[in-house]
Amino acid sequence: MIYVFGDSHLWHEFEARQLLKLLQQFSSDPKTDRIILMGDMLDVCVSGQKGWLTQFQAFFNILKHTKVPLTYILGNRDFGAPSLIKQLDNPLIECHMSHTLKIGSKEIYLTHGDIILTSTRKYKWFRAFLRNSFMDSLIHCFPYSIVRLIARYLSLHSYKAHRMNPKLRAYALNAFSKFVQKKWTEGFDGVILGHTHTPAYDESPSDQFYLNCGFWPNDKLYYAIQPEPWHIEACYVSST
Ligand SMILES: [Mn+2]
Repeated sequence: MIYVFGDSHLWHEFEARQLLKLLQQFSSDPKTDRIILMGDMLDVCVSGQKGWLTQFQAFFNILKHTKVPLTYILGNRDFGAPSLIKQLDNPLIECHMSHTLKIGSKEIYLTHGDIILTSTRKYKWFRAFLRNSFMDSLIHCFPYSIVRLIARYLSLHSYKAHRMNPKLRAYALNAFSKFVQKKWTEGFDGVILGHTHTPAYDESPSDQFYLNCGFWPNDKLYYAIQPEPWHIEACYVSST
């Protein structure tokens, strides 16, 4: 079984504990083929809030001891994650900005999704200067507090812009839907994205799929994919 999680933004304590419990369970279960994390898992931008360090450490502790392959797709809030993951020294974990994953006979395209959008000028700067693999490896030359400050400044701006402005939100969802169509046309059997905080499970007439886990603290949705025979299940975790 393959499990897909995304946008957990682990600052909501109760929901964070629920997610960590599932990750703990799946990462030590021999029946798990792979765990896919779609980015913005920890969210360095709000890491000043209560409880973040405990959740941060618990999350990395699970990754460190995972016994199953884990694909970490980097989100726009996952600054420095590649270097932190490298320090865990677990060869089962791989980190990517975008990635094509082959599952059985199917090719699945994975990316967090912020790279699809070019909505504000500030965000364009953010992408050009910070959100690239070169910067991700360089960022650990700076103290973590500085990284957090820069990330906060550039990333919260776009976050607010999208939350407050319904036009920008509609623009984003439309851009995502076009992107998915394009990837389907290119021949991918599946596309998995994050970032919009809007859950999605769509299928094309020729059985290609698009998955988005939405926003974990609200939706508490993950996907369980059974490769052969192919079956996708949307799993909702209860609030109690
Ligand atoms: Mn994001």
